[in-house]
Amino acid sequence: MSRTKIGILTVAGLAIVAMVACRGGRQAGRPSASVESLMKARGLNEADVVAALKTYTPTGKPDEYYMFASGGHSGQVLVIGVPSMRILKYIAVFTPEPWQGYGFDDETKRILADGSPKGKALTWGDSHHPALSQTNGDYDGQFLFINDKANARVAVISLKDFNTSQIVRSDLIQQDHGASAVTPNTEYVIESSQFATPLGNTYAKLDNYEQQYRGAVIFWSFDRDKGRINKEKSFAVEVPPYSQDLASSGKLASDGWVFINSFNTEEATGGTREGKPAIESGASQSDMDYMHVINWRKAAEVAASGKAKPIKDLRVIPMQTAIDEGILYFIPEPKSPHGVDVTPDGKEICVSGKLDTHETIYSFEKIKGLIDAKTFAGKDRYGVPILPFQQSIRGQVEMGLGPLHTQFDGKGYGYTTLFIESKVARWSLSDLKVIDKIPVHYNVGHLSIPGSDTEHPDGKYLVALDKWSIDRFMPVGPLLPQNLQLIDITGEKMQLLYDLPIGLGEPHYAQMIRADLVKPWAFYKPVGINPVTHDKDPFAVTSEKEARMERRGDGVHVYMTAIRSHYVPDQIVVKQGDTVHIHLTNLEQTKDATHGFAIDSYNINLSLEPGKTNNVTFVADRPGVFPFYCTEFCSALHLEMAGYLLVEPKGGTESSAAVR
Ligand code: CUK
Ligand code: CUA
Repeated sequence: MSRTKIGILTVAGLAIVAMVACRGGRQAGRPSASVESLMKARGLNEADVVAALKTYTPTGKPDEYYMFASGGHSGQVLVIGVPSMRILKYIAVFTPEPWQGYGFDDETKRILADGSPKGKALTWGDSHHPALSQTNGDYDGQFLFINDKANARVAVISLKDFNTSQIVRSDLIQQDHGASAVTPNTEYVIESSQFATPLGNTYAKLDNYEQQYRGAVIFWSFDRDKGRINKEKSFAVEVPPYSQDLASSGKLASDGWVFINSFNTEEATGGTREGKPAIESGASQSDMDYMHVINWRKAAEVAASGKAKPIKDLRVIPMQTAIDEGILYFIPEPKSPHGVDVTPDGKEICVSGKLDTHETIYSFEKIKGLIDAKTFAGKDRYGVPILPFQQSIRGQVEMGLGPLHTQFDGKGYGYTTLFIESKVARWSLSDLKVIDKIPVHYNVGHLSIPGSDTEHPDGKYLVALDKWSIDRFMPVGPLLPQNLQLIDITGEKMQLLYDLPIGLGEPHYAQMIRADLVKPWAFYKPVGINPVTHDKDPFAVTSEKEARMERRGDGVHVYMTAIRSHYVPDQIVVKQGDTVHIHLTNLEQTKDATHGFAIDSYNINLSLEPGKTNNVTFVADRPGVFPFYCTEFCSALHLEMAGYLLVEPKGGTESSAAVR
């Protein structure tokens, strides 16, 4: 769009805003003839132009919020500016990503390997739920966590550089869903399994499901100073083989507790060929499943006291111990529930029943009273005490069809997605009544409001994460984009502002944070920073004079620098079979002066942001001549930023590993 057109549109918009503001006196703010003709030509109505004005963000102007959206099967996290809905970055997390050199250098290869099951390199992940770190129940802008549902991994992303710095995985569970959620001071990152398996993944027949299959809720201990999860300090709580679903941390009134909904308390495992019901119907027989109410502070004490038993690589509090110690309780929840969300004051827990038309609002005060008085309605088949349903709830909201997830705006309203209706409902927390519904397009799963899971939500925008987009965009074949829809929630009626097609799936949840709370580095400073430790890399060289090659016991070490527009050294000569360690430092201290480093046909591509040191190790197993070059258009002479790797065939006589 040309500058003049933007100008006209802006004028039009302002005029229309004025016009909308004083509906009675229309003549006051008529758009000019040229604006009217532009609107006509583009087929826009007033509402369209108002929506455009609320999202349009001129070049050079930053957004108000960062949105961190899961990238689903891509195993990545999308960073999106709100309200412009401009995509800023895909953070590589569970999947190799060439542009960022993720999974190509030694550091990020190690991160991916740490999160892989033994002997298996994973090349995809199913990222579901991002969780921003919190201090005193509010976002602190330091870290982001996200889970990989498919492979039971949890990742730590540093918001200093928007890079993944750690991935953890326990052999205890095979798959997760109730992750990630953090406790109010990010003491723990919570991950619970969805599909029950024998803990530690030993073999057991499905006939022995009730005896040998179990779920687990892992509490990953987070060391904020180190920016790392500490596996030794982490522990898990054994739970029945129900499908534990999402998790939500208590806060304020409910601080110290965590709430996890579940489904398939029927313990369906399929077996249609033997005449048993498919999991979908088998798991939908009962009218109630169980919300898990877990006292995590007590669990941490019990784990520290030595009552947890190691299974494979984690300490696990056995279910019976959790019952005896008052760690685990159940409350019935209707029917095949999905979302569980704690209100900002921590007093209530809202649960949606996928097959129920209600949202059930539990009162933590009542729950606590029942637990303290040991008023139980019974026990489940594993002996877990069940609190009486009616006495635990404050009430129910008649919501509509297929309620899934809820967010809060901090102004007294809850917002719940209705999957089957393809709508978002706004309802009042005080009288539990729906007061507005807005259609979304279509099949909405999660929704996101800035700070919804904190003590202070910032209810200005809502983003609906829609699974289907059917007729919203130009056709691109049978696999359609997902659709992220921005909704203004400041007015009496919710207003749809913008559609952002996401060409990779499937974004589940997103979290939004006010932009000024995140303070990322502009570049790595001083020169020679390791992107994972954020300390000086032991192999960094900080000037071209220090650049060199050395033959050592473990192979050839190349200490290399990059600066516009050359590498030093630019000729690397090794012998076939040599292990080559390249330690490459970008000497730049200028914003955006990123260099790349690719070696042809050796499957290597690094991203060297200014000041960063990257290490890459490979075996020069094929003789020949291999040009290397910079993959970022860094300067006018970028194409000249190149060099040669010469791999001399076995038995050759060239003097190798000399600095050229
Ligand atoms: S789940 Cu995707 S729509 Cu993994 Cu949070 Cu509900
Ligand atoms: Cu450095 Cu192109």
